[in-house]
Amino acid sequence: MGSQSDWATMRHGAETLDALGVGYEARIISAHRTPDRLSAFAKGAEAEGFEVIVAGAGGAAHLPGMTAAHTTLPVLGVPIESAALSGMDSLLSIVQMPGGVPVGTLAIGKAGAINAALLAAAILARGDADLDARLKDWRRRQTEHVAETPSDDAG
Ligand code: RP5
Repeated sequence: MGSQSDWATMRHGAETLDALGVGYEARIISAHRTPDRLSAFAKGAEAEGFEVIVAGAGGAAHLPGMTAAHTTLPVLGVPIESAALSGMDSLLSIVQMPGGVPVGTLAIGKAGAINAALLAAAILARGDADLDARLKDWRRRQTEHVAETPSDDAG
């Protein structure tokens, strides 16, 4: 993620990976404030053993795109909900990549962080039958927790 301030959003993705038993590292890498850290990480990520990169950033959100510029690993972008423009700036910064350098862009905010984790797990599950079973189980339990009728007491 681009900043410590992004962790409040990205931690939901981390929690989802924890629930699925997917290993990860959470790092702060800013495209603008730590450009050398970004290029070193993105260029070396594949050799380090990473298989998917989830990049969350807000505002002028260049982290996912610049990461994708340096690697052919799948890069999933999470637009952080910004104070100034409610994350529309983040979304448009991340989603409008030029043809040839893909970033899989998720929803703004918490939903995007959770879905990036689920999508990363789905990618990894193509080569990991145990993870595929855990992912299917996660989705099954989610379905089971949807009530058929609304409750006045539910949040
Ligand atoms: C972006 O600027 C970060 O991804 C963050 O969403 C936003 C604001 O960062 P801080 O000023 O809170 O560090 O680079």
